Amino acid sequence: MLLTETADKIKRMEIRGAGRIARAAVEALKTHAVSLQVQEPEVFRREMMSAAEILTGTRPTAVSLPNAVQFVMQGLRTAKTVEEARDEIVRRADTFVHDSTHAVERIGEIGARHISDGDVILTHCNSEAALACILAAHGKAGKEIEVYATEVRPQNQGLLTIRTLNEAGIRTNYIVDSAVRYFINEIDLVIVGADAVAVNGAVVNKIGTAQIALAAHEARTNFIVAAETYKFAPRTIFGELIQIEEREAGELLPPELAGAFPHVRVRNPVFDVTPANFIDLIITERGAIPPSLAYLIISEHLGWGIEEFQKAFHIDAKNQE
Ligand code: RI2
Repeated sequence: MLLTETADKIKRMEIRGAGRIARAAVEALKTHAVSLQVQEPEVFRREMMSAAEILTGTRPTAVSLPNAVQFVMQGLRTAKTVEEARDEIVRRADTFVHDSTHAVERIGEIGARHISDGDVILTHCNSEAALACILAAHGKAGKEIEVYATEVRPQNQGLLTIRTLNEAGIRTNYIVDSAVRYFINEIDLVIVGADAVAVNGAVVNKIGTAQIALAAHEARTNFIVAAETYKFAPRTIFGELIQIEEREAGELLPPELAGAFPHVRVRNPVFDVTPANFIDLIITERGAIPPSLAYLIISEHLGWGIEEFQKAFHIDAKNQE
């Protein structure tokens, strides 16, 4: 797929889901690198940088997107010729797609162990990582489970979720987002995905997640997040906040009502922040961690330790002595 086509589909949410957009972006980088007809390494680098910028600019919240793009673009660091750079971009893009697919499977295996026979699970939005846990518990582990899936206004991603659950033959209840507290006492476990995990263990996910976490907290219901390590946000170490995407009013009001209420401003944030103290566990492909260990994932598995911090802030370690 062409770069602009992929960027456009991600923006319009035709391609959506934090993991899927990351994979689509690296595939687009790969295609772009292969199709670039340039001789000069510097020109190749510039072209790739602008492609990376276009892709990362499509949606601001899911950190999987810049993390994946950065992983692939690191291939330009050591390459001396266009050929070397191209090969490295292709190799890294393939590695990311392979590893991220494997990560989701691994999360499913680990997550399934946290689901007991007879559990009633609530999930919100459409997360392949969260669904991997539910599907593995039902399929491979053969546990008898029941699911409550929310509708997910305004884009109705819940429809995708109930389609998958139905195909798997899992008993499912489809509810409006606002019915969560009404049903919370029937739920044993909440499992959601993540678009970003901050260094303090707070999780950014589909709007409504924080309300669900609050209801679960009040009802003493376990709340688990399924998130690959590339959903952790390195720059939150430096105090950078995760930007919450706010989408257009047209997603809430039909076109015939556009401009009909001059005193009304439509607000449409599509993500919210669930504080770490509402989260029991984050399941990554490296294992399940308490949210308080988010720094460990960022430093050990994403390579963002003190050295990166110094580089980012131009701190010369010797000058500090
Ligand atoms: P996976 C989605 O965002 C949802 O918020 C979902 O929970 C999250 O990405 C993670 O999804 P959107 O693209 O990567 O629907 O687990 O706005 O599939």
